[in-house]
Amino acid sequence: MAHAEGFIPLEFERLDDTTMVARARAFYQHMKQRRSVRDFSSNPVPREVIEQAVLTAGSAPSGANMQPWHFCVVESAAVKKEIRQAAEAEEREFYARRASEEWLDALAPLGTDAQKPFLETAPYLIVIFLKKFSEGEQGEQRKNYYTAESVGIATGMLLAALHDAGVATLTHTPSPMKFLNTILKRPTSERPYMIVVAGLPAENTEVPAIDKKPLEEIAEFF
Ligand code: IYR
Repeated sequence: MAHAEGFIPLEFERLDDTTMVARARAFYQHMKQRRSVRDFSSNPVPREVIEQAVLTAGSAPSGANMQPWHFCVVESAAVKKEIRQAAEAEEREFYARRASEEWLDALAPLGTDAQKPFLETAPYLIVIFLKKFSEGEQGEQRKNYYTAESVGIATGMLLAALHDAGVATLTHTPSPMKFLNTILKRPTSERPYMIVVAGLPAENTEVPAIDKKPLEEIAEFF
């Protein structure tokens, strides 16, 4: 069969209804086990797991397929230490001054504070940068579109891929995060979006007893 220039046939697995429902149920049961972990073990995780998860993230849809993301995977103890020190300085400001009473009240059930030991303990920090511009063929700047949406989707896929591979994660956003451009030598056209802390949970870690809203509360069908 002839194809339009630049197009290829779609590879698509057509499932019967029973299989569809079974898969959707199984995926939900699996994904709802993901919890944000704040106590990491320093035990290693194979680097290939991280590489494959980043590839999954990079397969996300993006505005005009500009793929407006960059992933800095930090394994070096020295770089992790620098990031921890800079992040804790911002967090001390946040908890002592910047955060409103309302915000601190909302965080109280999580028991967080300015101490971020996990930034050094976990084997990987995956720092995601959002690129407002991409480099064109001749090195010229090309504007990217829907960057926040695109990077958000990619980050969600990264979290899902890591969870599926048995890696615990924490989404961490010290604010402001500009120090990450300096430490990781990224251009100012890139905005630090999130730190995904990845590794294995420390033994006997506990997580907040929180629950998720039921379907009726988060969705309606028209
Ligand atoms: N960045 C701070 C505060 C914080 C904010 C939210 I919203 C959270 O869900 C969790 C923490 C910190 O990491 O402690």
